Amino acid sequence: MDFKEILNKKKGLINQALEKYLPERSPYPQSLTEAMRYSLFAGGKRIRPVLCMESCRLFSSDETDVLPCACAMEMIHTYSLIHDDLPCMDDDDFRRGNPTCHKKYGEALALLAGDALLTLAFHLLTKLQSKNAMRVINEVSDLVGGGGLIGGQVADLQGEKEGGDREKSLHYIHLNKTAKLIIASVRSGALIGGAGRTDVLNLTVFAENLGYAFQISDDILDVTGSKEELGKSPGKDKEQDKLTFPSLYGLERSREILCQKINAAVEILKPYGKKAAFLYALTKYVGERKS
Ligand code: GRG
Repeated sequence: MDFKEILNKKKGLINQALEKYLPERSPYPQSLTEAMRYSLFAGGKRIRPVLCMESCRLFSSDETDVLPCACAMEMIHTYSLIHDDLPCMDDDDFRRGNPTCHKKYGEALALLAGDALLTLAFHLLTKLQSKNAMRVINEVSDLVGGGGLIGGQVADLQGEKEGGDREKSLHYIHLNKTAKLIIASVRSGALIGGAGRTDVLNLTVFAENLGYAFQISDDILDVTGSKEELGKSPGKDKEQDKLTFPSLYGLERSREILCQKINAAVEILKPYGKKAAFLYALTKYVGERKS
């Protein structure tokens, strides 16, 4: 099987589990379920849940806890995209080639669908059986809270208007807005798998490099990609005068930094050998992705 086939198989598993945790008929108001499912099943690449599962698989083959945790990561990711697309934030009409959640369901329901996905994610995490369950919940809440994902989003919104040390701001934004959820996915998977201290630390450095790489490639694609490839309008960063790698360093230097981050990430995987073969391929894919 090649990389894409294995990725699709893993995505299939995740989609099945997401169906179980958020079925068409849920106890929520029907309109809320619909809006949540609209974004959750809109064709995302499922990178974060796959990273969570694969990080666990380095240490254990037991999937009892990692699948719900992987789904929680995708729910947090989807909530952040729904909120980011709102008119009060990035104001986007399209995501993954379809109208954004608020364009389809209105702003109030989109906001609440995001809230409910975030809440459901933590509900899933409370069901973890792992001895590291409380640690996972503690870490994930830190990594996606005010000192992580949300803090990064705030800096991103303010970065458009404020001066200051642009390089420092750019690194703060990318680390928090993008890398921290990737770090959360990798660390929680590793902790559920029973990884020891050194492995958790190594994989954190792996995830940080991958997270940066992911955002740098996103910044580059916003300059070079087409609407068809991206499923959203390119050129928005420039339009909104966003602080990005290409805006600060230019395209060529950004591509070099992307390459350095990918190389640093795969280097960390080498000692894990065959068990990390898929993570290795996934990391390379992030460096070359077109969407
Ligand atoms: C609203 C708290 C809050 C945070 C928003 C998600 C986000 C932070 C901003 C969206 C824009 C952006 C560039 C985010 C960085 C992460 C990123 C590149 C998201 C897109 O992830 P993919 O490509 O998306 O994995 P799919 O559609 O494949 O799931």
